Amino acid sequence: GTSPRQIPADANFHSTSFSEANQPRVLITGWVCFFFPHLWKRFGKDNVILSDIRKPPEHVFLSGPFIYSDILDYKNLREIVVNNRVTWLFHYSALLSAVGEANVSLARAVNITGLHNVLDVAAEHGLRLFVPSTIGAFGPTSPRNPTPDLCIQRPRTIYGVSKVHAELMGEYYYYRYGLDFRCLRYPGIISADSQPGGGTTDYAVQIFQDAVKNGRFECNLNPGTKLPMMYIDDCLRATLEVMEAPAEALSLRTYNVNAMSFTPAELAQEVLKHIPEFQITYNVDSVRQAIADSWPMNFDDSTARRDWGWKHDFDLPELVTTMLNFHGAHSR
Ligand code: AKB
Repeated sequence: GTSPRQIPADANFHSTSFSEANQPRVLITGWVCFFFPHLWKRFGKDNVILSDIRKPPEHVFLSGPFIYSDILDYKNLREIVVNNRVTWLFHYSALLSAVGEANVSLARAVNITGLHNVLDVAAEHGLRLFVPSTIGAFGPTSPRNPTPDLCIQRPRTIYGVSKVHAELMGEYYYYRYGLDFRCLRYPGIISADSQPGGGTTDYAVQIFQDAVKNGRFECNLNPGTKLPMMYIDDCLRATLEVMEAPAEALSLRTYNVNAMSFTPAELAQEVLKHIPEFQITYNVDSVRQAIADSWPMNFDDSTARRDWGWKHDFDLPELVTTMLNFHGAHSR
């Protein structure tokens, strides 16, 4: 059978689990192809290990380490952490909101059981642990405009439930075992590289590609559905900044982070400024619409701004220009 998990009862890992002179050795679970160049730059290629149960796509050129890891296999996870002397773990494996509703048992296994394994391995080996949470951790009874860090969280998706669970478990391990758990609630993340699909905010990723390629886009949310969003570069910077913040600066272990809020109609207006013939039509997906209607419209991230100086760079105009330029350049 598996060995008992040894979590030191009085471990105190926060403040400094490694000397400042030592570079962190970073493990990332879940294939996050837009993340690794930033991490390579920050930590050095040999100090960043990417892992997943799937092979990286053929077109992705990987010169740093990539290994098989199954977060549902605790011994496999522990072996990777020990063999590579990992000190920081970014845990990205998860099923997103819409795809989670289509496969509840898999979402429960990956998002909840997988998280338990990650928490245990992190506590056992004194890792600094980052777990992303989401606007999806709120629900219809949460204040939506704006949504503060601390308020009612009664989400009605398995994704949201699993993320509230992750926030609470991570914070419990922090108070109980001293695990250096850090968590950001991301808004919808917009990146030009394909992001893991199955989300409710995916329309705001797809629209740019379709606008450049076909001059039209069919949106699966209502024109007036307002959701918080962020460009990927801001998301990665926020993540590294909260991971590098001194423990004394953190008044919370789970922070809202935000950049902007917009509706599909407002996004389409902004795209029109660049592509005058652009057309948007609406064909609402009832599952995604119900999810979006229960999520924050405006996200209050003032505590992150106060505690560790969070500041976004990209607002709607910069986002649209950057995304259209990227797809324009790649379609030529
Ligand atoms: C989703 O739409 O499920 C994600 C998220 C906001 O967490 N992009």
